[in-house]
Amino acid sequence: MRIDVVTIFPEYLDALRLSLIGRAREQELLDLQVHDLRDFTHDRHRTVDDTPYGGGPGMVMRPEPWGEALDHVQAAGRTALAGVSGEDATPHLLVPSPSGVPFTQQLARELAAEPWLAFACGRYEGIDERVLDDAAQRWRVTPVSLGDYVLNGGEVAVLAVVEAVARLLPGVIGNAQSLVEESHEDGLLEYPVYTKPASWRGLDVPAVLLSGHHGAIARWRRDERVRRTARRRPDLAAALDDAALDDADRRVLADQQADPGSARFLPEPPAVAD
Ligand code: JF5
Repeated sequence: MRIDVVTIFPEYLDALRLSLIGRAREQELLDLQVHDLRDFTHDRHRTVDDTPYGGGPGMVMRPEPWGEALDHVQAAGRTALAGVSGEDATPHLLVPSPSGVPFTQQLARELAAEPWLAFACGRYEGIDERVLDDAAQRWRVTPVSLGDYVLNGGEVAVLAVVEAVARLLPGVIGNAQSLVEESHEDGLLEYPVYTKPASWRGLDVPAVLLSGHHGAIARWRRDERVRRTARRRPDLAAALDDAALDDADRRVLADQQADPGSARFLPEPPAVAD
């Protein structure tokens, strides 16, 4: 897979040289190229922002450097991908933004099947909307959100999206089974995990996990996944496909929903103003 990232802070992306993703790049499973937006300015101060038309706070990223940067991504990527994806290859442009579509494991899987992704990292109040409109005349363009909070720029979101996508590429993770048995692969959160020692600071590992009864362990883990999902993510619990639940799942889910009890790590819900 080819990935291009355009940013005014290329060093943010240095973290993608580490660990699993760094190794994937060395093995050429992933060709990740980072481009400095300021290299596509032409003024002495390498200016990338200007005041918003219509007024309001903050600054907006100017369209001209973005247009040139994305033209460069097109040309550089096409050369790199020559032969792999044909003469008319274009990237799928992803634009991190609090106003984007939710980034999910499902979207990560879809992106991992594509040959070429590009990321545009906005800063300030965002990128002039015409940059996205112009790119959309040639490329697929998708604004993506990591969640309902605001970051200072798209770079940290790109780190998360690239990691979520790259680890799904063939050969990047040694144990393919660890990709299947993961949160969000089947709509349930993961079960709690423990390692040695069996007792630590007065807290014991649940006895069933030491029992050697594989059937009982599997059932306990399944129950914990259902309970945890109901407690922490009522939105996911409500969306569970009934056909994917067995009778025991349905009982655990109903019990948990009837008696939320001690939701160990959940804060009190915020008071609702009237
Ligand atoms: C960004 C303008 C981009 O803040 C985010 C973000 C939040 N969830 N997902 C992404 O992106 C950075 C900030 C302001 C454009």
